[in-house]
Amino acid sequence: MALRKILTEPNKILRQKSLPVEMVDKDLQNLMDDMLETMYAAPGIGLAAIQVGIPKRVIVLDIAQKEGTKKPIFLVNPEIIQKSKNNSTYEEGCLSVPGQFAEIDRPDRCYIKYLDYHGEKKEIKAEGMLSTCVQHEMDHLEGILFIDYLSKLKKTMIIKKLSKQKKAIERIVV
Ligand code: GNR
Ligand code: NI
Repeated sequence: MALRKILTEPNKILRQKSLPVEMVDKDLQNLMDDMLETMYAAPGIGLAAIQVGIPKRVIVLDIAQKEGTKKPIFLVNPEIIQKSKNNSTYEEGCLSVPGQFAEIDRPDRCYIKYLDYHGEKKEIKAEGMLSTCVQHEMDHLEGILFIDYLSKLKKTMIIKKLSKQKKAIERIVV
């Protein structure tokens, strides 16, 4: 297992649409293991493959509250089969948009079908925080980030800030 580098805005790769996985094999499991390790190290509660530069429809999640009770979920080729009309609001952050947070409205319940770590067909009902998180991750598969739901002004300000931070880091490295 290895840690992978998480891409941050602004980066065109994050805007790519990810492609369906054809087979859940050893290589894909290796990617999922790396993603989980990278997510825990960050730390974060979800990670999409595109955030580590791989445009495949793969997501890892763990919204377990307590430390030491890891409950990882692996979603390959996830599809929303139903979502509730009711929304809930959570303060969202994103490892690809570091240090920025905003309240986002999303359906508070959804049903997802997907392939698991072993390539088996599964379904889950996601509610509350899990529903928000699954939808946040599935947005990544379409090249969508939570800042896309904000006003144009807010979004522009955030991207400018991150762009400046990136340039500052580049200067230190050089
Ligand atoms: O770690 C994360 N926390 C989080 C909080 C609220 C809503 C969504 C998330 S996902 C985020 C990790 C991430 O960027 N996944 O793509
Ligand atoms: Ni994210």
